[in-house]
Amino acid sequence: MPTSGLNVSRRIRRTPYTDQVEAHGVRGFSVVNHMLLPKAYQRSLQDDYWHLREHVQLWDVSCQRQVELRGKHAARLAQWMTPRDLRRAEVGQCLYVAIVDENGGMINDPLLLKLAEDRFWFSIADSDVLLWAKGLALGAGMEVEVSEPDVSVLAVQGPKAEDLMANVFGPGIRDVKFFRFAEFEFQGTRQLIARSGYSKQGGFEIYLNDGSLGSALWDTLWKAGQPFDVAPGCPNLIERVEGGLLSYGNEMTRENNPLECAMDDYCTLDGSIDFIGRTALQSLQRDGVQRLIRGVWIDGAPCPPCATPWPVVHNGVGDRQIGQITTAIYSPRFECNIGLSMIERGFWEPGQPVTVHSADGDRRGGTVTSLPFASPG
Ligand code: THG
Repeated sequence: MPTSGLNVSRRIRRTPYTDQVEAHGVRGFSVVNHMLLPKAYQRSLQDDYWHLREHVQLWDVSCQRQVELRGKHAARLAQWMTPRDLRRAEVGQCLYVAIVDENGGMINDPLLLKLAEDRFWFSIADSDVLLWAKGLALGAGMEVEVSEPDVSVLAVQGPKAEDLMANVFGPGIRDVKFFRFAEFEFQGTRQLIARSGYSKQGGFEIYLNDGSLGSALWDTLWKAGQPFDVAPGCPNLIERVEGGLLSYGNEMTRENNPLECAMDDYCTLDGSIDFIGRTALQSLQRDGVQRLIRGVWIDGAPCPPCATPWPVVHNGVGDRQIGQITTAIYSPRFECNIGLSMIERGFWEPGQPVTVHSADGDRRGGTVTSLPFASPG
């Protein structure tokens, strides 16, 4: 099966669901954490967007690999790796966290799942957190096992996700609260299921702990999903940008810190907890950050994809660059192009007019706005 020009080798890993994904007519992949991530199926991005908002989709997001910390010092290492206060985190809870380096630079923005007092999963975005964690544990002489378990996430997203999941896993699934998880039975095995996912349409993530069950899980959900108009899908660019969900490596890199990423609520900087990068983040907070993640309304006809960042320029004297669009897409709901950009201090107030130097020498007017995107009034 040709996978859209990409030469798949051992370094670019298939997932337990790739056979099904191909059988459903995937049209392209990205590579995240050295693993395939489906990017498109038969329908257009816009049709997939409307479908996601109305029905239910199965997403192969196995590339959200788990970095497991297990053992005597697991909790200590987890806290050392993130500015988010984990002291009151409960078993069964998911937490959106930043992982930062000694300068406060973003290394990743995973979900953290607390499985037990001495066992955690970082469910990671696209960077090699496993190596960072292993290096820290080794260097600090911690008694903790750092591994990437055989766990592959299948996301079930959309307003009909709960009904579909209840048909497969029983009514107990309805009691799982947002950002909580519990175990459910599947073909004689125990599987962890969370109410979470990389969309704002609601849904679940199944952390399948045995790759050999991948096809069975997909097929079971597919069959049960027929009355709900289930479709294969993937994180939808329009929906994600509208909702202000950030993508590591795109909206932010190690050059950015969590305060710029609007993750201040997830940083405890009062000195009550210790973690890598604390001093750096404390001084950044004291001085105030120099840029902040924002939305930008971009005028004109539907824009091309933003393959390389587009300069955002102040409409004043000269051509002062005050940001760069890192993701842009036409929103059919707002009937306007929308983009994400870090915007310099002094220019990030909603309503600020800007000029966007989009691809091919295009100059477009734009307006800064807060996230998530919302229609004026
Ligand atoms: N699920 C799991 N792992 C992941 C992602 C995921 N790893 C990579 C990537 N996504 C991490 N990034 C995000 C970004 C946003 C959210 C989840 C993961 C998210 N945000 C909610 C919001 O913005 O409404 C709520 C955040 C909160 O409660 O603070 O869900 O999707 N397993």
